[in-house]
Amino acid sequence: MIKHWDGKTQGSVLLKVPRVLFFLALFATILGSWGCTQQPVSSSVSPPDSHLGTTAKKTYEDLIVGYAQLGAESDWRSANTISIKETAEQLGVELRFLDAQQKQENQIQAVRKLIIQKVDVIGISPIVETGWDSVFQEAKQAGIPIILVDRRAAVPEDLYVSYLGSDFLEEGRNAARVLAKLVNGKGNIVELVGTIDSAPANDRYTGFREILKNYPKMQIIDSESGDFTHARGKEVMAAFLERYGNKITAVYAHNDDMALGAIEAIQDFGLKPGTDIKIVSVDAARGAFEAMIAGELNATIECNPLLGPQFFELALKVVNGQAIPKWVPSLESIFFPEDAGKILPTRKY
Ligand code: GYE
Repeated sequence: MIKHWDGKTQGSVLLKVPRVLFFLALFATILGSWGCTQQPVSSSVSPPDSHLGTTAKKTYEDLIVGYAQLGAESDWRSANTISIKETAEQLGVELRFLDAQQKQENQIQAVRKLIIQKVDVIGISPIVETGWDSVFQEAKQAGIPIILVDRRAAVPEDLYVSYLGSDFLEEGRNAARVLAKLVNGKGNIVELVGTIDSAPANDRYTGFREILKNYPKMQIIDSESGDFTHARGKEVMAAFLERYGNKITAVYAHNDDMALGAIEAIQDFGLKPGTDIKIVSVDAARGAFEAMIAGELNATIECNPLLGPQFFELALKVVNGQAIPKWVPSLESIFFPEDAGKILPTRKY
């Protein structure tokens, strides 16, 4: 089978594109409304078709796509997995889906398995940012393009064809902006960090602090990983409450699952979440809307997991030798309790 992907050639073309695409995407993000979370890849780039007339174009039914999912740590991840599987089925793509159960070794092995199986494209949500160079190099040598989905990896740009996912830095900034309003620019914050060394935890941590610099009376009094899970979020929050009691003004949780765990811990401690302690989180999953309706969560910053359609569109373009952007951002919004009742029935995750 002829592989149309050539990391080198494509890398050099793509390097010139991102700045323009970034601003286009930024513009689209500003214009985007909450309901408009799927950005068609085709709207952000007009790729040249170098193979027209020489090779028959592949269709979705011709594709064999491998997917190395990181695990099932949160509601966000479950929605993401469903989106990948359902879209493959709808499009008629043959999907080889492997679940690494939260372990990087398993995810590396999954990629190796998919290389041996000679799939056309590999999609992966890298559990952490580092440690991917050699296995991605192996994929490149085998002529199999890698698309990073949801989470970035800290590797040279020639080792993957595109990153499809959110602007985690901006999510962190937005969380800080929203929290600053909620506490009138002053108070003691505790932070529930996501999985250590993961792209969303790193960026949500950094983006939040960038904005907090403008609010000298807001201080992060403690920050610890709850590994993006409900159970760990609850445990870590219970420990924070033991340590600081009602000195805590607000919680910043890197995802909704940990925020929901924190809500339970605050209730167990005898305080009112959302009132005595303000809470802002990231994802905008259904559970967050329910908590906002109950008055227990003060805001959630959207992070869109429904990446299946954009992922397979990118995969097909890569296989057909078309240029694709190095970063395809998902469109996202911010939600507050006053709109939660109206919006909950429309949420797909
Ligand atoms: O926010 C969290 C999940 O990588 C963006 O991972 C994703 C994050 C999401 O566990 O809930």
